[in-house]
Amino acid sequence: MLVKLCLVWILLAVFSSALQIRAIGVNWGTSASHPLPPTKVVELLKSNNISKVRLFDADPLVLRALSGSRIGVTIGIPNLMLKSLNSSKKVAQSWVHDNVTRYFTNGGGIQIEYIAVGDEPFLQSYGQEFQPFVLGAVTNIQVALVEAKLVDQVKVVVPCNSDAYQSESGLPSKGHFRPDLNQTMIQLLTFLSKQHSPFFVNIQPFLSLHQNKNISLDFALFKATAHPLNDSHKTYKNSFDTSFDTLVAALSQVGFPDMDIVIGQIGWPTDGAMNATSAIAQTFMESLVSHFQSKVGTPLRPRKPPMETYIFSLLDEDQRSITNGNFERHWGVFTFDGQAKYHMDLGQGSRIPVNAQEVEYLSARWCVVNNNKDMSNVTAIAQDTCSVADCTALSPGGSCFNISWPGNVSYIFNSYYQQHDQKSDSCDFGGLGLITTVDPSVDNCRFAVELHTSVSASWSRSMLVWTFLTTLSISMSFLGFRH
Ligand SMILES: *[C@@H]1O[C@H](CO)[C@@H](O)[C@H](O)[C@H]1NC(C)=O
Ligand SMILES: *[C@@H]1O[C@H](CO)[C@@H](O)[C@H](O)[C@H]1NC(C)=O
Ligand SMILES: *[C@@H]1O[C@H](CO)[C@@H](O)[C@H](O)[C@H]1NC(C)=O
Ligand SMILES: *[C@@H]1O[C@H](CO)[C@@H](O)[C@H](O)[C@H]1NC(C)=O
Ligand SMILES: *[C@@H]1O[C@H](CO)[C@@H](O)[C@H](O)[C@H]1NC(C)=O
Ligand SMILES: *[C@@H]1O[C@H](CO)[C@@H](O)[C@H](O)[C@H]1NC(C)=O
Ligand SMILES: *[C@@H]1O[C@H](CO)[C@@H](O)[C@H](O)[C@H]1NC(C)=O
Ligand SMILES: *[C@@H]1O[C@H](CO)[C@@H](O)[C@H](O)[C@H]1NC(C)=O
Ligand SMILES: *[C@@H]1O[C@H](CO)[C@@H](O)[C@H](O)[C@H]1NC(C)=O
Ligand SMILES: CC(=O)N[C@H]1CO[C@H](CO)[C@@H](O)[C@@H]1O
Repeated sequence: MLVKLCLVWILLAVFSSALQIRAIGVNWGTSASHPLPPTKVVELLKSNNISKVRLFDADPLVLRALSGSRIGVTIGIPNLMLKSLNSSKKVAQSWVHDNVTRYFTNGGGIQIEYIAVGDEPFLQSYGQEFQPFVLGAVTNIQVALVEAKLVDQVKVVVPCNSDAYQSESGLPSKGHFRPDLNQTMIQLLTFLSKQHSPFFVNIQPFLSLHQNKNISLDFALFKATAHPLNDSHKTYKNSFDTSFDTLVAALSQVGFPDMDIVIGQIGWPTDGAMNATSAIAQTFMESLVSHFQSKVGTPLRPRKPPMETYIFSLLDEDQRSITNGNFERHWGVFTFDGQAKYHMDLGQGSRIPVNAQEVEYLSARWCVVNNNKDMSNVTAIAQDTCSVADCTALSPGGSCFNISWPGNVSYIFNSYYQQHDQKSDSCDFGGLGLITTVDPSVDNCRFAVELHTSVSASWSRSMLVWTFLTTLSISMSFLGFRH
């Protein structure tokens, strides 16, 4: 009897802890000039017990690194492929064959759970660019999965931005889909519910705050002191619940009140804007995770929190588009090189996550402005360079906003130099650049040294001699400085 009870208890414990941990995944994007090698990223995921990952394409190197890892994978299909996937079953078949079936057969051992067709294809700012192709693409991919006998393992989903639904009064109970999307949504939801697939939605309270959507920082951060929003008999205490229930109401209005919901992206950036800091990000993430773990759900879905949540994002990406704002390159829970930015609860209580191990960097060299030269044109040169270099940390609220001139120019020169694998001619700037081995970082403003990637590796081998010569010349120019 005692043994039986123990067994039940152990099973329950294993089951519930598995549930708790399994519910949290991460988005792994690779829009970086020097991405952390996929094998290092997979080690990072494993050492932090992250058991689900969402990818934005089907990079064979990434998928190979994930094989045998038992990490649940969502593979994304870029928006630009939707048109051809809509018009041709053959294209869909070969996409599935190349990017899914292959990894199930011959011991590939990748646990592919979802195919995300498009990345926010209904985004309002895209207009009709992708919307007309989504349903056709979804259908053709589904048919290809049936033919490949993979429908039991892999579900097709369409990640939507929260701008797909709205409520004029701001009250969740009045939520509805955007009128221009209503019919498409009904068709999509009909498809999803037939396949028992969930609705993927990206909810970003930071964006609502940044776009001045009438919410306070406290409301976004789940603070008990936030002014609540009353919706008849229901009280909303945070921005997440408000947005989530607006979606629930929109789903109900078109006849899908019980649709499962997965949060495809949620997070908080740490640089490049006001209120984008590690401290605030930590508060947000801790509150979010404890909100899910408390299992209270939302006023419209009590005790039924989203079935899965994918944090946005795993790593910072210095090539992400900044049309929405300079914070876009700083969503990572980890910096570009896999170092944790703040404490977080990934199912084992709040603690500092485990960093990426044995990360290989380029040499400890930086490019700075040589202030012994005529600097009358330097600001114009620096501003031009920002169209290529990553200057996002210099914006108001950013980690390098208040470093003094010409430190900001050096920051820009260095970013360009690192992005170009520390090639000597990328620290020229009309003779104004100077290579140094002294780290110019100040306070929170980090002058990064980029990662050693296979591309930069072959280059640096061929430049060994050059390195020796410049080291010599750097030392000499430093001697010159002192005099
Ligand atoms: C991962 O899970 C294992 C087993 O549950 C645990 O021992 C370990 O501390 C966890 N690691 C982290 C970083 O949470
Ligand atoms: C989608 O594909 C179908 C089948 O090929 C085609 O009839 C339809 O015109 C396509 N839709 C658009 C918007 O091009
Ligand atoms: C598989 O996915 C990759 C990356 O997204 C893409 O470039 C490639 O075209 C896909 N293969 C096929 C046959 O569509
Ligand atoms: C917007 O803010 C005003 C007060 O500043 C408040 O009365 C109103 O209810 C808010 N609207 C929403 C949708 O939260
Ligand atoms: C969407 O369509 C449903 C069903 O046809 C209808 O009841 C609802 O009013 C429509 N909503 C909008 C916002 O157009
Ligand atoms: C919302 O309701 C609570 C009690 O349920 C009340 O204390 C609060 O003043 C109400 N807020 C507004 C803005 O009406
Ligand atoms: C600054 O720019 C102007 C116009 O392009 C140019 O004539 C001048 O020589 C530049 N000065 C220096 C020091 O490079
Ligand atoms: C500005 O610089 C001071 C030190 O001079 C530092 O304490 C402060 O955190 C900086 N502010 C920002 C936003 O980086
Ligand atoms: C650098 O900072 C100074 C003020 O300290 C500012 O005038 C200048 O525009 C900044 N330059 C760039 C390229 O951001
Ligand atoms: C806590 C915090 O940093 N709040 C700031 C958020 O950003 C606004 C400006 O957008 C500042 O006024 C707040 O102080």
